[in-house]
Amino acid sequence: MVDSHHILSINYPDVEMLGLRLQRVVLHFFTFQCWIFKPEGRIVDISIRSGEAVDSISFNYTDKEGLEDDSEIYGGDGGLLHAFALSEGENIIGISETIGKVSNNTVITSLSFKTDIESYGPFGMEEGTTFSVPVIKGRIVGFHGKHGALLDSIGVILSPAE
Ligand code: MMA
Repeated sequence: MVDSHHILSINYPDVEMLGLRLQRVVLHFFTFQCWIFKPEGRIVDISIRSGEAVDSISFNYTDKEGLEDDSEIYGGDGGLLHAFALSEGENIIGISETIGKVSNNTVITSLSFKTDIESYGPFGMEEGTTFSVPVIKGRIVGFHGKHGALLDSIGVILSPAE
């Protein structure tokens, strides 16, 4: 990312600035991790650990050969495990969440999913500000976000309606 020749060629105040900036980048990496999940096949089921907030999310999915596998677990191991299965042809068409503070961190305090057949959740405690991603056309085929020991954020990957 930064080659040492470059560092040597800049003067001392700049080095100090660069050091501070690097420190901030490193701190960011330690406090949360970005995650992205988009299977080649379909999402078979979604597992969520939650208590006062959403601790983690993980997925069972099919790959392009149709074989099932488990995703990584995005988040920590607190809370209780909840899971729901999506039937074949069932599309996730929206999510909603509440965002609030848990021990001074802004995290997802609750999360719900809407498919073209059913609603699942809320998982966690509905406290704080409500956000939702209503999908008018198309479907949600993947997710991304940030996590530490809890789920900090979640976003969706959309596919146009077929
Ligand atoms: C509760 C408890 C924990 C969980 C957090 C966040 C405050 O504690 O269920 O196990 O990690 O909520 O969801």
